[in-house]
Amino acid sequence: MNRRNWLRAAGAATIGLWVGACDRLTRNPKFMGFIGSAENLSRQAQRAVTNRDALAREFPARMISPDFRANGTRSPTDAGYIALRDAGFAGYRLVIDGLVERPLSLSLAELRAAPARTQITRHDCVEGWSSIGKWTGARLGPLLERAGLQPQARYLVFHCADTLAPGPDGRYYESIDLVDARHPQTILAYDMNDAPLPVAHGAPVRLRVERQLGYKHAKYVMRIEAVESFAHLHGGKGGFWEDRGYEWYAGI
Ligand SMILES: Nc1nc2c(c(=O)[nH]1)N[C@H]1C(S)=C(S)[C@@H](COP(=O)(O)O)O[C@H]1N2
Ligand SMILES: [Mo]
Repeated sequence: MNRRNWLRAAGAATIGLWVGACDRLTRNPKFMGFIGSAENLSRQAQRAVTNRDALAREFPARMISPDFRANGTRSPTDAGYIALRDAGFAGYRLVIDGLVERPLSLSLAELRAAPARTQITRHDCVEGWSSIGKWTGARLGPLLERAGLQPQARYLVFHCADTLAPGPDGRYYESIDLVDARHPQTILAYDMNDAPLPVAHGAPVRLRVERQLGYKHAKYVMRIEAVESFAHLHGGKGGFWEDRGYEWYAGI
């Protein structure tokens, strides 16, 4: 078994058994604390034995999926987004703020002028499907250098334009740590398969964070906030799906 499969098997053995057997326990806060610490443990274990700077596999052009699936929000109905979209995203600004020395507000032209990378990678959704696509975007690392992270900054929160669930916390959002933020394949993609990113896939800008599962790849990114903790945001778990039970660390 390779290391990743071993980790997966070990994780399944510790968490899977318990969850399967004791459904009622999930309503017990003490038990959920235990599961939370198990998740932390497996994250630390993965960190210890896998090189998080390693590149995700890249594919030849002939393997690009002819029909890359779209998932979650495919066309935001939020008024602010519709106004931007109908103006061809001319008024779009990507804001980078929070715990930074020099907050940025970048137009699409400015983003396209920033150090970029193109990569053909496989997107894996927890729902059990994968698609291969070609992405071009601004590398996040150099943008963070430009903004200058303050020493307390530990995570980046991606605030999106779309509302996926009714209610005050229905806005999509995600977060990643600084290891993923500075990874060379982590980009703010504005092109997909050599054309401007379609609305269904997150126009005008979406995150590609290739060592993570699909739900971490925030679409319709409006603002990137550097934070010390995401406990005060929405449900406090660092992401729309995390607030609904998914693991925060979705490394692959
Ligand atoms: N803003 C936003 N980002 C999102 C989602 C969403 O609903 N809204 N869905 C996530 C999920 S679960 C997946 S699998 C991918 C899907 O990206 P795609 O539509 O380009 O396939 O986007 C992720 N990012
Ligand atoms: Mo997904």
